[in-house]
Amino acid sequence: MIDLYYWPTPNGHKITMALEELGLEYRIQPVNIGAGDQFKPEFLAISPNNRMPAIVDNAPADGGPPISIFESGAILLYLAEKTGRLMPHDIRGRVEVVQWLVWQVANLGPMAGQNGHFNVYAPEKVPYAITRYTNETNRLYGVMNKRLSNRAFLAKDFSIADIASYPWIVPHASHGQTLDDFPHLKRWFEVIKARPATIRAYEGVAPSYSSASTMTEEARRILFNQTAASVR
Ligand SMILES: N[C@@H](CCC(=O)N[C@@H](CS)C(=O)NCC(=O)O)C(=O)O
Repeated sequence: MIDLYYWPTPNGHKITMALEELGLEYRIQPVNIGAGDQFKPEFLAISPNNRMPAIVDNAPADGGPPISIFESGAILLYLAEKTGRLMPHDIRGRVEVVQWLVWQVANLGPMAGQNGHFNVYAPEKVPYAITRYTNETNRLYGVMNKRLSNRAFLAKDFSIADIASYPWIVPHASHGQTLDDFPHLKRWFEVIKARPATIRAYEGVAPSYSSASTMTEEARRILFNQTAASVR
């Protein structure tokens, strides 16, 4: 059994998508990030960066004590390795997947995240920041679109690289993007959206947690005023 520390955000959806794809048994430990659960000492012990998702695998392959993992990319790699799925076994295939996975966590996630912050959540409209992150998101969509122009998925077959990127394309409208400008990305998006595991992650799991995720004043204070003192 895997414990998944989760809230229904793009990074959270990556892991429910993967667990559903892999058919692994898991139970959700909600981390209400708008209420500050990410700063609880027991969560920080698992995820020192005070971000979800994180997992604890209570039955690791080596038969030893539970393994805890933070960072969505590390979790996806761990799950692929545990099951031998969603990741090719040959060195060239693995490199393809790893580089697109790292591309997502180092580029698409952070840039689209800042895009969402300045387009949707920031209390003041900062034109420079909005333009900067909307353009950067647009560029990254272009990179994906080009990559997908001559292949079905980011690597050869559907993999954890696709799972990592999909949830960050879902909010395309609020990030100031239109998928009609990116036909190959749009085709890929529709294919992944229709996968049964994606539907279970978004329509089965997420709604039980979404209602409390409304951005209240208290949630803004918790989420957008963090300093080193927050994790002391
Ligand atoms: N690089 C991290 C990012 C995780 C992340 O930013 N999670 C957000 C929600 S999408 C979070 O937990 N935020 C809580 C906070 O800002 O305190 C990953 O890929 O797992």
